[in-house]
Amino acid sequence: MTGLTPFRFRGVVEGFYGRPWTHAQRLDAIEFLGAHGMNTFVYAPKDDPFLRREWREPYTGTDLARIRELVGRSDALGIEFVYCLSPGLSITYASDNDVRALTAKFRSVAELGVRRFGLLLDDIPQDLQHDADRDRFADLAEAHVALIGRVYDDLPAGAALIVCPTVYWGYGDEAYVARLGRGIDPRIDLFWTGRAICSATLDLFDAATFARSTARLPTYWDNYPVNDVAMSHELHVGPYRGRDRHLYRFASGVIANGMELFESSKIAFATIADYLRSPEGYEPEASWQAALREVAGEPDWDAYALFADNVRSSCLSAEDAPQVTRALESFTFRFERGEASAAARELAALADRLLAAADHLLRGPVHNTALIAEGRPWIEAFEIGARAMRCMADLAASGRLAADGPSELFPYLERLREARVRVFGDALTMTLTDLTNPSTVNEGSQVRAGGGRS
Ligand code: 14T
Repeated sequence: MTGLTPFRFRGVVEGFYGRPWTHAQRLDAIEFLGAHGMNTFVYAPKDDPFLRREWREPYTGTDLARIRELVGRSDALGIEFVYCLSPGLSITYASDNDVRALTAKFRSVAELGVRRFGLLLDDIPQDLQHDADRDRFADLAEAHVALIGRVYDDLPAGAALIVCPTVYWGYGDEAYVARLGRGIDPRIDLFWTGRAICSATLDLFDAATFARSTARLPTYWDNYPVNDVAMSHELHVGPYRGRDRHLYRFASGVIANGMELFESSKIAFATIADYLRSPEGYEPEASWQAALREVAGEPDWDAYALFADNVRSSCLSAEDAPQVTRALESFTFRFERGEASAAARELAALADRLLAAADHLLRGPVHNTALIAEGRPWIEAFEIGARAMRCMADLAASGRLAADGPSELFPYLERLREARVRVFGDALTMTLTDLTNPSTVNEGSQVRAGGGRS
């Protein structure tokens, strides 16, 4: 494997729901891919009207010039630019007009130099919607095989096509995907997100199942670090993990879906690039440290890392805030054993380090202002939590935790709840809940910490 790049596709997809990246951010993304040994940028912002809601609209003026510039920059850096359309919300598969509108739109983009295209059929009705479709096709799979064939035939010679099927996650041998696999040209690639929409692990067994049933290796559309839809309270700045080190033997590639928070996405992207470059030697934590240094910048990275360690929660990580969870467990344990002042000292020391980091990130001059601006809601909640911990320590040190705890700590708990962002996971809020509940505090011995998801 040495010297050989294990995955054919290594890249990023702008494929989330929410405000699309700006043109400048896309250019930056393409640079970033080049600098990190990746080779594919998939252009598929869900809420760009030209790609989905108004997929028939032709490009003109600035919009046209921007696509041209993205393609030009990609070419210059050896990045494959994949242009996607998602016609599934409003297309009539049996309509010649619709199919022609779709192929015409793809060809208009081919004129700008694009050679790779994506037909995204995710998140659309699973049943045929129009009489004309029900008359012509037995089911969605049959309609999709016909549509994909027409699109592929109509692309310029040598152009490549990748398709996201409507059933894009699961076991890999669902009837619909198997029918697509058997029905479409073997040169067409298929996206797959693995066992779930956001898969905790990607393993060889599922990849092999998909490959056997569809007659081609899956190209993973990996839904990390994306945090759209129901995940927007989580900031996904933790390292890539849970992907089998031999996945490259059974997959064409991995394309990582980004967050609307572009600058923050770079942290996960950098670790994904490391994995894709050398999946067998990839070490999440080491890669993460390097990514934090690069993205946050040398002067701020340790403060940002202290913060980031408390927002690890995602589909890839069951552990939210390892350091703080352990510290709260230790605090509770020692407090209950009657070592209140030692417990207080320990917690106060950690709280002060967190407070200094929060203060620097929120009020100090920082290197990557965009990164900090994107993370501000989470960093503010991080500061409130650190203050709560400092307050707990002070109450314990002065022997007032049981008596005054509830009234002094409650405002922190309320503010953390109101912030509506996930920081420290459950560990801190559960400890605070116990401490602010007089019936448990007065017992003196039922203060609990921790409460991760394990
Ligand atoms: F294309 C697919 F592979 C895919 O993942 N589609 C969307 C994607 O655009 C989105 O960013 C991602 C993460 O939320 O998941 C798919 O969208 C969803 C996710 C849901 F949880 C659509 C409906 C859901 F309920």
